[in-house]
Amino acid sequence: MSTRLMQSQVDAFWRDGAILVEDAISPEWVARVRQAIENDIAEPGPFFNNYVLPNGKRFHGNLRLWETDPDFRAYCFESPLPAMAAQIMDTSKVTLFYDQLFVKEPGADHPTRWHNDQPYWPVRGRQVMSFWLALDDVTADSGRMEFVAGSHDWERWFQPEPFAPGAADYERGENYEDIPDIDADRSAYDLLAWDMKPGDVIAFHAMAVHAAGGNRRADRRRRGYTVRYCGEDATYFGGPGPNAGLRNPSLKTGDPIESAQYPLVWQA
Ligand SMILES: O=C(O)CCC(=O)C(=O)O
Repeated sequence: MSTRLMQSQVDAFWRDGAILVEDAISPEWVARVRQAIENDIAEPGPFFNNYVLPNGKRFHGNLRLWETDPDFRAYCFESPLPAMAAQIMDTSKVTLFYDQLFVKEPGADHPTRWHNDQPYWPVRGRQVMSFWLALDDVTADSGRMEFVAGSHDWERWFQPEPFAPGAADYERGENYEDIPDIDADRSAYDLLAWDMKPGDVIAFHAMAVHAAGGNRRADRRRRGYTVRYCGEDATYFGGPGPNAGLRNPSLKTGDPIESAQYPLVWQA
């Protein structure tokens, strides 16, 4: 399976802020990640969030899984993703920022709100991106991801808000603004969304504004697993705003982010 993208795909990433890469991940990796997800559900790692929704359905969220699970670690380090990240970001070094799991069980109909990621993160720079892996068939009624094309170039830092009912608030970031109500005015935006099958990934920029639907299907889970990578221009940001659980106490503002918590995973 080729890990090289076509130049037209790389160009589309930088034009739109997000691209679908079909069949990016082999069935063997998909099976391994699926098993790792079941292991995490049975015995969650330390950053686990069990969002029980008002309708009683489960949205299992977790992050920094690679640090305690060898299969997630292998996927973050050894799958085709680090080389793909290097190609997209045109960087000689790729560091792993963190990984994150989003399992919307059948009927977990809570949407993931519109947001861009980088305001949640203690990292600054242009070479910051994610790969969202589908572990199930994903359709509009099962929690498909959606993007505002071109929003990664807006240079607008939207205030982080909690993703689930009852989750803790975020401190206000300097120069962060409230996100517009995109759903109230959908025709004003160029919106991108793709149905996906297991093994497809969406590659997207950390400033791209995105959301995901709830899983309204009774017959299908919606397991998504995201890995976030940085290129050589990324530096640490210790100021207010980002998620406290992603901070790295060993770094200070302006430091290159390569460190034990954000390890090097690829270099030219
Ligand atoms: O899977 C979801 O519901 C949201 C995923 C997301 O926002 C992300 O990976 O950045």
